[in-house]
Amino acid sequence: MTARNPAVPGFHPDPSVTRAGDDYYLACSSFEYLPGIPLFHSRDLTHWRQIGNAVTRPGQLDLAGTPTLGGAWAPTLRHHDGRFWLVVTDAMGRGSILLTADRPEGPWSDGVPLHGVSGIDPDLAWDTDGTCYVTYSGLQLDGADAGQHLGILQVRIDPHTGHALETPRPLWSGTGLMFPEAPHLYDIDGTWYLVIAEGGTERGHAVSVARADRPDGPFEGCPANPVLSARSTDRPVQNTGHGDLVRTPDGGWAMLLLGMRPRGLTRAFSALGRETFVTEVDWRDGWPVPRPVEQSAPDAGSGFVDDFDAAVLDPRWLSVRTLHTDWTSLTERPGHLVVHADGSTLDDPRPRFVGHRQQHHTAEVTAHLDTTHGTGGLSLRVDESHHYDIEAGGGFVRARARIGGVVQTWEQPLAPGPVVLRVTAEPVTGTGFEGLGPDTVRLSADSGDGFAELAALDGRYVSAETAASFTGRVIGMYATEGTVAFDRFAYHGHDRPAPAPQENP
Ligand code: 6LW
Repeated sequence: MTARNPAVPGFHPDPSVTRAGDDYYLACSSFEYLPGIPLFHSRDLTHWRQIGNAVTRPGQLDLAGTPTLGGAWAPTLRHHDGRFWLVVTDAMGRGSILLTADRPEGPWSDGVPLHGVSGIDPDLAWDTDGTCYVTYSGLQLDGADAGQHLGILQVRIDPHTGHALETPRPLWSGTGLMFPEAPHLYDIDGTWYLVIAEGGTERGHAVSVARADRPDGPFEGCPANPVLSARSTDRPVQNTGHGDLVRTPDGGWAMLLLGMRPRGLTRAFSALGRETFVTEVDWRDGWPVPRPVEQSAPDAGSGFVDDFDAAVLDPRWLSVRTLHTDWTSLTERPGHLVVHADGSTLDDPRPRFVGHRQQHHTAEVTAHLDTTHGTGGLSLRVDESHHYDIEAGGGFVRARARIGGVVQTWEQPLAPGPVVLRVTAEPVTGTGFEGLGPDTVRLSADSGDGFAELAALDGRYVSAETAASFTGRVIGMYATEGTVAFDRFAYHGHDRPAPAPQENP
């Protein structure tokens, strides 16, 4: 395998992988975004194409009032008995639920709640006699014990009803690092392996492993634990952990896991959030040893253009806590995405926003829109408290930055009608203190005379660490008043090194 890393760039954390014949499928967390739980297909573990989302209907997740960071956490995707199975925690919503589908692209079921599984990061495994085990992290999200961590737990369930068949039992919970989580349990040629994450999903993140003769233990930890971590190293890919193993048809092994690519002089800011990486796994003395995660040659340039000529939106498009199909139309004005506003702005929990993940360190997004009947624009969003926007309407073009409670706007007069808005992210060049942040975000508008820049902003305030978010940047179209028709959205990005600063002649 020649790893192409990131395997799935941009905000795609907590990957879980399964194989059906020669096909691999992957699912990731999606938090408060809908449609939820993106699903990918690959034949080689490194080139992944999105084939759908597991959550496409109201009621599968309870996101309407979910706090930022809540929602779909850490799915486990399995192919078993001719079907696809997905367990996930709807954090601060429905709790842990189990969905099934005949085909990986869906449709997926409404999901049965896993009664008796109080925690996060559920895994699903079957014994040879058909017994179904849910192994999970006992972090309590609500009730009197909220915040308490009960370690790794396991319970046998009836996967058809979701009912627990016994009282959960504590299992091996790592080497003592914080937040034992993301357990995955595998029967590998008669030995049961328990792979977990520990150390927290930040820079201390690590993968540890234990083995047992039975699925319920007792488990013996690997003497070399943690078997993978980038902590305290200068590796470009940090935070590596939350891994899921998969066997290749020729008997090799790989791990899909999350990682971050922090930037800036102190390597403190990750603009893109947690991404999905892949690494090969060797075996030593009966233990899996994942190789350190390498970043592959930088993506020289790729992109996505939508002219809104299709009958439905591509599965990659995301909205916040609501389904965009409820308030957008592709038929009202053919060849346009018409967004109906309801007065919400990007500061609100349910903005009328349809976005695309930023997947490269250098990125340019342009949107062609008509604001004759409303106000709308483009936003680079991490959450409702961290976003940079450029919008037109009401006789103005306006750039707006919101960082926590601080808001600043810049505006110029602009006649209503067609306009092109642009958001760019450019890595900071230079090795001195001017290079502390990861990038500069520029907001520009062109109403016919070329682009004019309204604001150039420090990208560190819209990075995962500043927002303390589990997500990443999503750049998208929005409307705040009336209706706004988008004719075209173009994303282009690359990861080539930034050119050295020019010397003054
Ligand atoms: C995920 C858990 C985690 O469920 O973050 O910090 C949660 N660790 O493994 C959301 O990604």
